[in-house]
Amino acid sequence: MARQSRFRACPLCEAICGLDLQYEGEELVAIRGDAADPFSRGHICPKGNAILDLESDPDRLRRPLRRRGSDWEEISWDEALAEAGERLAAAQRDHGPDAVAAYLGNPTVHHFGHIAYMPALLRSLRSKNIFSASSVDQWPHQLVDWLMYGHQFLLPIPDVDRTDYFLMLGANPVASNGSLMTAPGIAKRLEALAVRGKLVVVDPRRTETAGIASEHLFIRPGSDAWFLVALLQDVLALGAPRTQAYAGKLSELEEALAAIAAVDTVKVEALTGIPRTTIARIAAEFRAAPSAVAYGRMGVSTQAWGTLCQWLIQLLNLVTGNLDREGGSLPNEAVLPVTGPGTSPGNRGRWHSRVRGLPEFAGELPVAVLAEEILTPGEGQVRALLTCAGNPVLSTPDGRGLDKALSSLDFMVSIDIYLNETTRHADLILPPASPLTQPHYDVHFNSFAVRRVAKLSLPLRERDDDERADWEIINGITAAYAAASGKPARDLPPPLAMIGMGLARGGSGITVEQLAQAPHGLDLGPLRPSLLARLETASGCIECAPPLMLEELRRLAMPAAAAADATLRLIGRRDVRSNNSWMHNAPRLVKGKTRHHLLMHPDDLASRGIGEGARVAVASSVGAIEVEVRGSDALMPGVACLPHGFGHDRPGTRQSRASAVSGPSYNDLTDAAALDLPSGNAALNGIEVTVRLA
Ligand SMILES: Nc1nc2c(c(=O)[nH]1)N[C@H]1C(S)=C(S)[C@@H](COP(=O)(O)OP(=O)(O)OC[C@H]3O[C@@H](n4cnc5c(=O)[nH]c(N)nc54)[C@H](O)[C@@H]3O)O[C@H]1N2
Ligand SMILES: Nc1nc2c(c(=O)[nH]1)N[C@H]1C(S)=C(S)[C@@H](COP(=O)(O)OP(=O)(O)OC[C@H]3O[C@@H](n4cnc5c(=O)[nH]c(N)nc54)[C@H](O)[C@@H]3O)O[C@H]1N2
Ligand code: SF4
Ligand SMILES: [Mo]
Repeated sequence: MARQSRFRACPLCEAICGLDLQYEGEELVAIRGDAADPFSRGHICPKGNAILDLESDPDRLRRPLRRRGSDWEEISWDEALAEAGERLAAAQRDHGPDAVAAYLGNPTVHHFGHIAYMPALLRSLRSKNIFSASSVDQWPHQLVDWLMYGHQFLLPIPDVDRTDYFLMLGANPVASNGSLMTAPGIAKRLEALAVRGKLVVVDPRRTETAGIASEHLFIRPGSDAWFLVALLQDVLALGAPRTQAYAGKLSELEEALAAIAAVDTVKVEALTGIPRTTIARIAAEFRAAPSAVAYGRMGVSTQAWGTLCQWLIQLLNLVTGNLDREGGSLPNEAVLPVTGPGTSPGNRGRWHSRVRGLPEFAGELPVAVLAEEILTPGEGQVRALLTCAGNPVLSTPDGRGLDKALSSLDFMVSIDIYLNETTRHADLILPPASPLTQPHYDVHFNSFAVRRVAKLSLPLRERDDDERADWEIINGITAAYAAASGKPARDLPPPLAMIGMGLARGGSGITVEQLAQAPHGLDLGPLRPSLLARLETASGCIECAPPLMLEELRRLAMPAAAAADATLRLIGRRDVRSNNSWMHNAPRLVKGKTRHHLLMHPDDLASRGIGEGARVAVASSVGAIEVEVRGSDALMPGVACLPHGFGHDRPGTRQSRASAVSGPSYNDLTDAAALDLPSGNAALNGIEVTVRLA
């Protein structure tokens, strides 16, 4: 039978590579990178290929499941949606609006039928207990963008293809394929940069990205704010800030710079492990480069000083004149805009979590409080939970605690394709049909891209009659909930109509029809300066010295934070074959050697009398796990490194391949109390642990 190519964007990670999916009849037989995609130019990673496994996975759910004791029964869609709506409404009727919580996981953002339809359902719930994976990920970025530029998604992106100097902290795009920087085939882009200019990677591990960098600096986990303060001091010592381009658009820059200058950084080498002379050299190089950009991601966001780090990074780009400038960092002008009229700019502190009193951000509370909101009795206690494409039992801090909390809920409904560590607690599981049967537009990732691009993915095949699209499921719950609660119902139109409305709002003139005729996507050119014209702050200026950030800087300089320590610190790692917690049921991704082991420096193993390959007990203030350890001088002494997303050995799941994958969950060790304070984002990296022979 002849092979036919069908094209769409990969739904698995931020790189949104164009895929060439090859069919024989209606059977998917092979997947290649789409060589005609002007943005991804044929790039594909092992996960892209593993879509073959996802499509044929016998464990993948296709019809609604209802719990019956410890077992499950398949029920009809009508029955399932009605029951979901009715039981959510009942929980609120009995216990008030906040008794229903919702958690949106990472793939929510990768499916238009989730991301565009969930907000209406959440708004109609009117609960304060809305959570998402953003608070174990990128809240520090969103908070800083909101504080400084007036919109949580007015996010400057590194102009990786044109910059001459890239200072990268706490990111490993060669394994992760990039984050808040959509750049398919990032390794090639970074290699080209290292030839053209310089790539400096700052990371406690000599990562795959450090391996192709011009220079790698080991840094003590959690000490980046010190490095950045010292770096800014050294940059400013070389001359006045280069802020001519921002004239009239800067508010309180002097105040910010004076606060930074006032921090005593004499101990910076002891705190970070990086000599001051090296910091001074990086400062001089950064300032002298024709164009330069600083960028920090997971490693500097999911740590105790996450928001402070992101603020300092913005200031570094600003004072060197690289903000909103080609070759520096500049926001994308997406054709389906996530900023401007009709979008939510952000907000903070309109309400607080009931138990710990943490402030709301952008309409959500930090997921680190979810377990205590379920377990603590009283008015406003969470009794029912809706999860959508999330696995918080493995992905959020103190996963064991949340695991226990979920089992105490009155009702839980999960929109998910697997019966896994989280959804095993549900009463109802509603599995959407394959993304290959649905239209899709990457609302967020086109707007975080390093070029101005746009791509519409159309269904590649029909869904089966007894399957439902994700947007149909969410519309269905919304309608059933409205009927049961007596609230007004609002049925959103199908995806192509919604995408058309979004495009019209952007005003680029590009239409759904035009995009439909460009299956490989449109390339609209490189990034252009637009930030200054788009500021959404009340003052119309860049707010350089938000009081929250000045307060953080003061806290950093206090003796407790400014003391060097010798404790062993745990950090994470990603592997090209991983996707947070959920792709371990794909044979292609788990075959071969295991990847869940702990890494430690050989000297740290020797001083503990631990041999290569030994089984060790890792303990934190919260929990303990056992795992095999390997020695590696790619790790800084005093640092241990473990991937997250494992821990599939729990009973009651239906993932035959994943449950056979060994490896403990990193988040059995993380502490729900460990936060980046301004945002409430979880501090997952840099946690204190002990390691001894098991
Ligand atoms: N220690 C530590 N913890 C971390 C991180 C870390 O670096 N270290 N990283 C954090 C980050 S960046 C993130 S984003 C979070 C992720 O946290 P989560 O989003 O909670 O976790 P995932 O593993 O991405 O879970 C995805 C879920 O979506 C389901 N799913 C997959 N495809 C679909 C689909 O098409 N439709 C639906 N409805 N469901 C689907 C999967 O079965 C799975 O249940 O984890 C965070 N946790
Ligand atoms: N293969 C694969 N790709 C993925 C994912 C996946 O699970 N697997 N997840 C996707 C998701 S949801 C996201 S958000 C992105 C994340 O993508 P990235 O932001 O690139 O995240 P990581 O690969 O975790 O890289 C974080 C780096 O921070 C370092 N680090 C840890 N602590 C510190 C510290 O205190 N200071 C500094 N300077 N560095 C530190 C770690 O050693 C690590 O190299 O990846 C996405 N892509
Ligand atoms: S890099 Fe990301 S988008 Fe590209 S094929 Fe891999 S998982 Fe898909
Ligand atoms: Mo993430």
